[in-house]
Amino acid sequence: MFDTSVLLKDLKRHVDNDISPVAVEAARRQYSYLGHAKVSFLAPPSVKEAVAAEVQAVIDAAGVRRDLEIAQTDNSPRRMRNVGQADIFEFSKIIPQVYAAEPLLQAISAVAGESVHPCPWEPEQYIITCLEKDGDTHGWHWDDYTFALVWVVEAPPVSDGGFVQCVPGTSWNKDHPDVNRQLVNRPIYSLELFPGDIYLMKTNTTMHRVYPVKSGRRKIINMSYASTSDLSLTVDHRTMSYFRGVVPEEV
Ligand SMILES: O=C(O)CCC(=O)C(=O)O
Ligand SMILES: [Fe+2]
Repeated sequence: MFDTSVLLKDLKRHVDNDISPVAVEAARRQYSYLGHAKVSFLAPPSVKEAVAAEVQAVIDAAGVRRDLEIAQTDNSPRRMRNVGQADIFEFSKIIPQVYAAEPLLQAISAVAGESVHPCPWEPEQYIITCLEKDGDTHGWHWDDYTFALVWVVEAPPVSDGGFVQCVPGTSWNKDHPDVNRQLVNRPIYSLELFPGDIYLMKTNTTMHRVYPVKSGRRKIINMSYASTSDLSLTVDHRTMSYFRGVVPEEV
């Protein structure tokens, strides 16, 4: 069992004392040029272990199988087991607290180069995804809010897929998403990830996907954050709603 207040103190101590300004600066530059950066240094091992343990427990307790194609992202597939925000909130103690922890927000903001805020629409705040069957994938898409902080809990070797690919400098026209046009117009970057890694992505202007897994399992929690300008936008939540298990009436 984890003691939440001890973990939150660990997180604050880590952000205040242990993060190297050189590492932050390198990540900030990469993020600003390429729309993504590994930021595994953002959290101490104690917090990563606690988050990973909760991800494992929550997926076992509440994971729901999805096998969909999403029209608003050019019918790209979602083949996975996932758990939406409401169930994560119900089954976990640490994740909601880590998500909203002020030191974490400050550390993400330093890499992003602008203020980062919890998503004002709760169902979008965090989601757990497990790829576990041959061909499971989170297909090409953009996210509704500007930032995603993804914590990797399990990942297969690259030879079995499950790595992230992204195309920075693209934007989502929900009526004409034209995924293939973005793929031929711009370079694709691929990102190898290991358990314990964390990456930050500018997901509203970086089209991204998880390469289909051949075998093995991949588990992550994606924490979504809003920019200051997101806070004053009216965001159309329909795409994610269906697949996050929120009924349309709640949108
Ligand atoms: O699984 C990943 O690394 C990315 C997840 C993602 O893109 C999302 O949840 O919107
Ligand atoms: Fe995404």
